[in-house]
Amino acid sequence: MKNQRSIERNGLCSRLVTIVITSLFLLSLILEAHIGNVKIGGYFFSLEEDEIYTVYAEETAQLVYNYMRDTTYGGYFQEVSEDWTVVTNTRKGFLGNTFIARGFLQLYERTKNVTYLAWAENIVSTLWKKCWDQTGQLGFFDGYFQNWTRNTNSQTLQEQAEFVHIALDVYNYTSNSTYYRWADQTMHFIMDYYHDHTNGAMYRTRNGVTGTISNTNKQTEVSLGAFAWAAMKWYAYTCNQTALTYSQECVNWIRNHLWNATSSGYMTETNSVGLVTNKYYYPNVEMWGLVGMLEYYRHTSNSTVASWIRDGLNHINNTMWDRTYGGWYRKLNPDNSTLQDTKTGWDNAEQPWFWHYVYGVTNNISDKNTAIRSLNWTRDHVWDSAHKGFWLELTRDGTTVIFNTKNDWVHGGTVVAFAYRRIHEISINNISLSKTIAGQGYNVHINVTVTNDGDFTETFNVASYANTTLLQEQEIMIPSKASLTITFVWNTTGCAYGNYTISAHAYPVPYEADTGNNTYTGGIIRVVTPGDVNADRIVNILDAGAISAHWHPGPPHGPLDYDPNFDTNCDGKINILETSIVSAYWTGPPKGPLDP
Ligand SMILES: [Ca+2]
Ligand SMILES: [Ca+2]
Ligand SMILES: [Ca+2]
Repeated sequence: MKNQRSIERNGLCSRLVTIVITSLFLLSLILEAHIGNVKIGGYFFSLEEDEIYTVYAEETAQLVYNYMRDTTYGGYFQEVSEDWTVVTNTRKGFLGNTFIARGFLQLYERTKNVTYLAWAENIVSTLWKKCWDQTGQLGFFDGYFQNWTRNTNSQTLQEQAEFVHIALDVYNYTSNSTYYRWADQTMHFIMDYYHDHTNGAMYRTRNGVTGTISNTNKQTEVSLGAFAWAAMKWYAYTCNQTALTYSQECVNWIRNHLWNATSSGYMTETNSVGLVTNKYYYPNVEMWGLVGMLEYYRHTSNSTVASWIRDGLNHINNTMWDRTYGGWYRKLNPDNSTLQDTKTGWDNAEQPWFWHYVYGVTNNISDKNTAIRSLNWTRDHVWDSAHKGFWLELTRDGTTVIFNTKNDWVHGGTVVAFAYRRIHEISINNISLSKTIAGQGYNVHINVTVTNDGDFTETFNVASYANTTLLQEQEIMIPSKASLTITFVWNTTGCAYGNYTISAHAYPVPYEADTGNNTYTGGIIRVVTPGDVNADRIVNILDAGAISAHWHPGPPHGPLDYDPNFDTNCDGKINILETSIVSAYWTGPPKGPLDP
């Protein structure tokens, strides 16, 4: 039910994209199959690796819940000690709380453990109650002191946008419309108050007291990417044209003003008219511009934007990754020379998530390869194996810890990174039969319900069987998180009388781990002499009587009403045609002319 509803909701805007993404996907299938054949298996998660990462994510989530949660005022503290036992900063970071919620939501998506969903719901409710300005004029304040006393200094667009994400995700999983309403209100607030009506695109920061724009700059991460990401996600629910237009402005802004053609990367920030005010490169900033572009591309299939995205991906992958020691640099000069070479928890926690997200849109194997490379480096160097969780900052080679406290958004990001893996998973959930007694030579409809619980649109074959005999195969395509019921028409001409067990099988898709649910056995069909509607192997007065009892639609209407088993010729009626079949096959004496 829920799957069906979300398809309807997303369907309007996503249909075109599905077609394009499906074609990309088919290409990648060919590529994956080829690579699989030559056994370059190291590029893909094995099942064991998946399980290890889920364990890491669950461990981290539990630690965050146990030691960072503020049981007095709600939400999560900004920072705790290396061993998690001492709260070292009791402030409340709005963004950190949204990141933790995203981590819990991601973990729920992977495990379906409703505990994580409840934890995320709690954060969303707390942020709404403690930080949203109930007049609707000022948006979300950043939390500040432990008791959520408001920081009225500045309110970034990124904070507002992050809330839209987590509220929409919680709504998607719970169907509780309150969360949708909150996301909706926030998005309208953003569009009303952060848009630059003169030059286009979105401003960075508003003043929490006066409500005026306090920083008119436009930043890749804070205003442009974060907005387009949230706005396009909301657009998928609403088809709101303003969200689409403003997102496009942001995407164009990133390309037109922040692209550095000399060093081939997206710089960080411009002023309101597009003059670059921060020319440095940061992996966790540049990636957010691309996240916005990717979400825009996902819903528009704009091929120009696709090429802009690839330019930025190449920059992050070729230049921001440390080819000597691995890991992501913190900051580069505009000529790509290294400015800060230490490795931080947040850059390194966000990149694996980012690259998996990229791969989910592009289906490009090299993007998945980058995700796994960065996830492995993070696990091997930033992961605190003694106390669990991530360190805040390390030396370039990843061997020495510089800052060892545990911080809210790094750990939200850690959970996201470790829980985030995209899977292929199809299954058959049901078979329903149009009838269980079929006169030989007549049709039976076999309805098979197939579900795609994975993260990709899948195209595959489904086969139907009577006992071990293959009846038919059909090729179908199902979007991610959707179900489809397909019908096989079995013509029983030439089938021996007797019982047939009906089953269906969905051929596994590449990299599908759970294939045990791809086969479903769904009932028995008895093939009988036509007219033997009660299946007692004799065609006689009892069959004729049963037919009249089910006479449909009449008049006169049979007292036992329509039953497909008595509608031998499958025309939706039980009438004189059935009785003439009974006469033709009458067992006798006297035998009917067609009695076998
Ligand atoms: Ca399966
Ligand atoms: Ca009979
Ligand atoms: Ca009929």
